[in-house]
Amino acid sequence: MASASSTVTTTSTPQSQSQSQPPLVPTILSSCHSSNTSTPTPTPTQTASKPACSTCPTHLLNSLKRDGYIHIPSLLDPVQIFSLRKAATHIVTLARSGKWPYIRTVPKQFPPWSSTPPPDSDGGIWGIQHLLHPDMPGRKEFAKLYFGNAIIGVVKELLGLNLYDPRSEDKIVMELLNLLVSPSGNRDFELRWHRDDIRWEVDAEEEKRQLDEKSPGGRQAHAQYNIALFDDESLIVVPASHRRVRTEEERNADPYAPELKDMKVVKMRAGDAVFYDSNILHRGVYKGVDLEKGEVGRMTLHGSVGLYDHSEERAKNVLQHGLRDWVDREDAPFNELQGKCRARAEGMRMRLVEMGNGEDLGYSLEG
Ligand SMILES: O=C(O)CCC(=O)C(=O)O
Repeated sequence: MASASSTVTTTSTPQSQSQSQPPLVPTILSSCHSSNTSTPTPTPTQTASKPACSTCPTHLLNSLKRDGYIHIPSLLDPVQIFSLRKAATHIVTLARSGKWPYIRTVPKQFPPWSSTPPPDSDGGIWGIQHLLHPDMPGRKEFAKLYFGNAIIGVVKELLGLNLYDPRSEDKIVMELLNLLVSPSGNRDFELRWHRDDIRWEVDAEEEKRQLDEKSPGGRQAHAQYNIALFDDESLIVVPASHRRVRTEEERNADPYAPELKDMKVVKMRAGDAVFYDSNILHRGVYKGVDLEKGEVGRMTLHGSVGLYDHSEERAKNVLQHGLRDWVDREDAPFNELQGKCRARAEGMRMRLVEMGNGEDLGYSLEG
């Protein structure tokens, strides 16, 4: 697994870092990719020097608060990319041919989506839902990534948890892992500008209230990310728009405006990750592929991990994607994982089960 600590960069000028900054992802937790599960878990003193301040915001969290997104090159190593591509390619083939019902269909942007893929000539699908579903072929591969140290280490930093205390993991909860793919039939497709859980039509006062409420002090109760399995330039963001109301220009812009002031196309190479505040102004622009020519296009994992805080608002955002139907099924436990990785996965899953015990919570956005 690539060591994220040596490779993290931000796409804008990073803030100065103190020499005493703790390493990005301490190795005190067993990796889901380790085949030797009998290896004892080293204690913090064996593997990491004591941090200067274990509760201070890290440079990653500071960057996210400032810019609303962080680009992390090479979060995945080539071996992980290879196995994930294999699992992803298989499920994409199934989903395009109607053999996996949890899909995002062109041209619908928000859930709920039909379980039948539109014909390729109409663009087919742009996403595959529920990579952690018990019926998902390749679930083990996706789960190893989702619950592995590379992602969970970054998530803990961004959620402000103590990296050196394994018990801080009791505060994280499983959320979503999906795959975003290129539309087919050479049909391009675009998402409109949006924030994930603040409606576009709200006035400035309400927008400010919700922004403050949903990320107090610039910190959200979940961490959201994209991880590219192939080079990908589909995501476009307006940096630093996650904590302020829209400008007049943004508010009055065409929902599909190809240009917004200061917008940035996030250019990812295979294996890169981008973590972003889900209320940053963003959109997706997808180039259609020609399947008959063997074009692959985009395969980008799209996931989130939450802070277990019993928030009904967050439960709505997560469960609107249909997790409630399977997360507590008899075969849902992550028995294919081993040791501490399995314990972490099961703890995170069970916390979601508990969150999902509420009433029907409806959908955040429509269209
Ligand atoms: O395609 C992307 O990377 C962004 C997807 C997105 O904005 C969404 O699912 O709401």
